[in-house]
Amino acid sequence: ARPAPPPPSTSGTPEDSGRTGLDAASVRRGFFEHVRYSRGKNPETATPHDRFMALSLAVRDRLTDRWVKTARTYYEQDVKRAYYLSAEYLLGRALGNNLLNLNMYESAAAAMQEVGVDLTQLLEMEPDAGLGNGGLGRLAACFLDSLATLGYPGMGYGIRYEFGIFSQDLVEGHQVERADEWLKFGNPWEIVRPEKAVPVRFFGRVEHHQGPDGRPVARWVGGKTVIGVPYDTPIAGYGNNTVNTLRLWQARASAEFDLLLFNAGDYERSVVEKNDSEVISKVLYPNDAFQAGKELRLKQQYFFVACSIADIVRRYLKNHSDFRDFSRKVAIQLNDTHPAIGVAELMRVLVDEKQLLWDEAWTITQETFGYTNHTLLAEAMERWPVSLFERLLPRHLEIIFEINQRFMRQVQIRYPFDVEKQQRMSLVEEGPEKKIRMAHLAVVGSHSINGVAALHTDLLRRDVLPDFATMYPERFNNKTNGVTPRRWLAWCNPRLSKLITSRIGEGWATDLDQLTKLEPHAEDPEFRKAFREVKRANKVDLANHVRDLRWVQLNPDAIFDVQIKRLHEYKRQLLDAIHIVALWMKARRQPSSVVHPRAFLFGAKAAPGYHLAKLTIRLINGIAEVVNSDAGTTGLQVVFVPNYRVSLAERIIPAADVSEQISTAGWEASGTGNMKLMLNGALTLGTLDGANVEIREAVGDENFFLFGLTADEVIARKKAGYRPRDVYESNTELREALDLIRSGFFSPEDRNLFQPLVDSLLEEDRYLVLADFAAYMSKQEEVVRAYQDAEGWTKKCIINVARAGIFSSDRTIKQYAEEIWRVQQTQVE
Ligand code: GPQ
Repeated sequence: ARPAPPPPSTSGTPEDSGRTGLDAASVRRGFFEHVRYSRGKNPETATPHDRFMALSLAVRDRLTDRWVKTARTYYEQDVKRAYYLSAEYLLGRALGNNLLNLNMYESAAAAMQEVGVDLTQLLEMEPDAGLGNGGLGRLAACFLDSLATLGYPGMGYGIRYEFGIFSQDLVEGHQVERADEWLKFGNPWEIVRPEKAVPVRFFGRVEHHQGPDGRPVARWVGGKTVIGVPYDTPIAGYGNNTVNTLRLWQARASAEFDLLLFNAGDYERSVVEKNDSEVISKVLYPNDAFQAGKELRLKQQYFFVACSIADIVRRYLKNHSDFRDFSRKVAIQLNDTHPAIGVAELMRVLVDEKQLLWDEAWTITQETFGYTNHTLLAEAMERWPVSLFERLLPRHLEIIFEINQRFMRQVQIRYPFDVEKQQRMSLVEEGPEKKIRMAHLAVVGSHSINGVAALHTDLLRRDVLPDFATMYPERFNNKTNGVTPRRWLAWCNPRLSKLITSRIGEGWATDLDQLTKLEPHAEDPEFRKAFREVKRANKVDLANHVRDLRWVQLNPDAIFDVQIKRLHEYKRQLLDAIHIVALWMKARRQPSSVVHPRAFLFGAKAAPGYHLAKLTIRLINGIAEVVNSDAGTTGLQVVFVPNYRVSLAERIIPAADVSEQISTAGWEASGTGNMKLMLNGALTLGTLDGANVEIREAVGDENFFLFGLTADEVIARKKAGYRPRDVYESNTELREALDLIRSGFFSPEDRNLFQPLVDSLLEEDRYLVLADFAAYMSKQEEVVRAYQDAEGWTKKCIINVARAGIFSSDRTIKQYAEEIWRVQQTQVE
């Protein structure tokens, strides 16, 4: 049923060990071998978890020949490689995805069936690899899939967090966080490589000498050393032989260091300090687009960047004796500023360790790095206190000061006497506490700076980095985000995949533009009927899952209206929630106002310290309780699905009718959930923000529900002195909904609970929820009217799917590869 890529071939090659066939019989043999020799069990005593591990290991075996061969091909051809440095990878589950990409889902399912095991149940055993917060981490995961599928020599570097993003429970409607123990039962995908461990220094001091040739030489000495141990995860391409690597670093205490303390007889301190080191890779910071400024976070950043750069340099030097070709063989992409310290680290390695001249090293550094910005939010901009840098990374601070001094000189020459410009552009922010501006470090150290959607890049040039965009216009470019069609259509929506393939063939999974061939089928009533049946079946599946999770029986004939993303004020889940309250009040007063049953689904994690975000979750649950209690009369249902994550997204997205993309214009850099939902035949209800702009351009205004202020109007409205209370006074529906929330109706246990939420709207309303309320309300009415026309609605859905091709991450990755990295597709035999 799934699209079948051409079977990759391994037969007849020296690596083919002859035991890793993809047919059902071989898979079955591999499975039993691992049950016995990896799990140490008989088939009768194997637990479901043993079976999951055994099958995963059998699949990993089938990746391994290709993995080894890919590495050797890259090495032998001495290809240029693209290295993606990211603090986050939100991979989700791997087993199903690997079965799909190796084209062995059917044979694995058959093999399991023969031995009485239900493959779909095995797949559910796998914990999500949740090493990311949201869009930024998931984008990194989609990029890895596209790099491998397109056959690019690409590699990801990051941190092997022992605990990924917390798991979310709901207790009396409140979010409660639990540790994500994803490694508790072992991870079948990774291979540890202790022989490639890297020492990383922290603290200490810098000694300055004169070199033999009279040059000043700096030596960073003392301090403490932590060891980075790499764990490799194979990243398989779809339908080819490429298997790239994701290398994640785990922090280990250095034995050397322990020994010193042991010899001094200070056992206790040595154990405590071992802890200090190993805590570095302990946990992912759960903030999305927010800098908390914690010392441990800077340690994490330097830790994985130092390990990765040492690894990259070591690999380069395997077949090069000097650094002349470095930037011809190495491209490093900074996923936001989290790894921006890499600019100073590469300089340190080249100048201090490899004795290059500053100017040579600087040219190499700039030619090597590219920087991607993912947000315009001021609270997300990383600025580290100089005092912290001085203590933790004293040599890097010196290097940053040196970079800044030389850069400031350039600014002075270009713009003499403009002192304010110098202050604005400096890497050092003056003030009561001096800070290093990591975005400025990333910009001056890179040859390419990109935003993640056209509007975002425009605003980046115009509002966030205008001085840099004027000084270095050639460095700025846009790379609109994308999503992998393998996980986000072929895998998560087999019914729709099969229907699409039945009409246009299977090429779409690696060439998503082929979806345009669906467009004529929008006029075919048979196809539309089949399309509706797919959506309806997906909704039934989701309703069953939601029933098991939340004991609410969703009506599969309702309009499934979904808002799934991290909880943030700027994403405006509150706008959605207040609108539901208003709808419900209206439905109670005037039952005829409900023209179609509607189910509102939310999924969202709030950062544990983000009070207003957590209150919003509690509010949605309060509304759900009330609304669901009389769903029989109003036709309205509300569900907050707990623990939203990649594997849950895979269930919700195929079942969505309406995609809520309602951020305040100018604040959502791109969005990628918007693309996944479009690709699965949901219609967008959205503002002109991020990639919504491009989605609307692609599908046409008649296939998109647009509302709200534009980014420029948002700015103008604020400038004119926005008074949310005036909006409240003048809109009865809005006022009554807010009053009801404020009164404690949705929080009987604490009637004041939601006052801070409502007050934040009435007093400031930074994200113009009230300003956009009326427009949102009436656009929602239009959505329902449109849905009433089933044939018309289905046509719109089909056109959305048919025009989703440009939102493939394959397109995005080709653009990065050709325009920024200059890496070549490399075939693995
Ligand atoms: N994004 Cl800065 C995150 O998910 N986390 C972050 O810390 C930052 C950005 C998102 C951004 O909000 C979305 O609009 C993008 O689509 C996504 O990054 C990928 O670019």
